[in-house]
Amino acid sequence: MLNLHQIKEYQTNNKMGFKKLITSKKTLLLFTASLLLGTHQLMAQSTAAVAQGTTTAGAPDSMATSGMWTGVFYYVLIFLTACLCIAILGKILKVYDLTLKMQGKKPINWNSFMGIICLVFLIVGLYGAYWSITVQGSMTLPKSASAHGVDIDNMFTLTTILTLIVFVITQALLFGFAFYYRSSEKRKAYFLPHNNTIEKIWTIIPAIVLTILVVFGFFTWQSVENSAEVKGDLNIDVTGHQFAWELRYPGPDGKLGNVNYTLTTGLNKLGIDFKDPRSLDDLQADTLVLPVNKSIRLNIHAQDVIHSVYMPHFRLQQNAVPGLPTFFKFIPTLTTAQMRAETDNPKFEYLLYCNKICGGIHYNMQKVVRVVSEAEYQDWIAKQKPYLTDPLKQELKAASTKSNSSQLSSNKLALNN
Ligand SMILES: [Cu+2]
Repeated sequence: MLNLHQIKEYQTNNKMGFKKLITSKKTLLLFTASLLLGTHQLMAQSTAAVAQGTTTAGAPDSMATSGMWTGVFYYVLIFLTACLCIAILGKILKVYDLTLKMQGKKPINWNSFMGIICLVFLIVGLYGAYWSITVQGSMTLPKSASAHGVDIDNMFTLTTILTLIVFVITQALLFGFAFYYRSSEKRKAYFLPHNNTIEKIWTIIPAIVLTILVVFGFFTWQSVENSAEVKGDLNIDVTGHQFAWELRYPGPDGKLGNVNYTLTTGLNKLGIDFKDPRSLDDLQADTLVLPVNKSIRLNIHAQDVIHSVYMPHFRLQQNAVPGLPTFFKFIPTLTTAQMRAETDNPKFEYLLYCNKICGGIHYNMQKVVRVVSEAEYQDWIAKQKPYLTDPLKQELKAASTKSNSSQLSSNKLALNN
């Protein structure tokens, strides 16, 4: 039996506890973190939905934005309500326990209670994982639109299956053991300070599995990097700058001319070296149009900070580093029209994103990628404008005259007029 003094002391402690919870820095921190996480998650979801052009197709932007903000508050509120419910439930149980003690009855067995909670947590958690895989799993990318993407997808599937098996086994053991071996007066805990056999098992098995995955990944990446044939590549320059992508296609000669960043001006924004005759017919384009089943080589450049060429439907990502040109070779296998039929979405577009947070307007670095038949590609490329525009010709001419007069050199530009 508890005496009056003990009850009073308990009540005071409880009041103090609640006050502490409200003023606690940790609670405040948790609240802020959940708010930030919620905002971040929803903004990411909204961007993805808009980029996919699927879920919000036809819906005005303002509607999507207002939906997003209702969403943040909605989820924060749900989280706070859940916390409050759990806190109230805990208090009710405490009071119930106290009443039992006062009445001289057997109090709540908290060890069994916590053990059962572990079991409930295991079942609810595993169901949550199952729900996440079945419902959200279908929201992942559609089938790969590039030849090498199939290997990447296979690797991803294998890793997912292996981690899923490990996840289910470890979670079942963790919470199952916590329930089964919950504290009881009937048995004494076995003290196990160290066991070499167990240490060996849980070190060697994961080491073998991880080695297999890493080696598999290494060979897949090597085959991706060496997959496309060297001959017959369609070379396209992709240059990132804050905050857009510039595209350069080769003209009728099929070759791209040299680039020198010191030649960059307002008109010659890529710093194309027009002394190189291969540059003269180079074309500029707004959309990244690719002929299907052709080996493409993207030459990747950056002019200011690190950007990243990211084309998820093709399982393609490569950083764009200033001063360090990189490239990525791949073969697109599905045309935009085929993918529209595949995804059952007549508005579907492949996209090229920047996958580095490169500054304030980073989200602007998005370009439509269109995969078309060879005939459609030839038709499209014939309509593209050359980089060497009339104003640029004049600028280069003026610069050439200036350098000629000052240096008296025959450093003429390879220009026709
Ligand atoms: Cu960027």
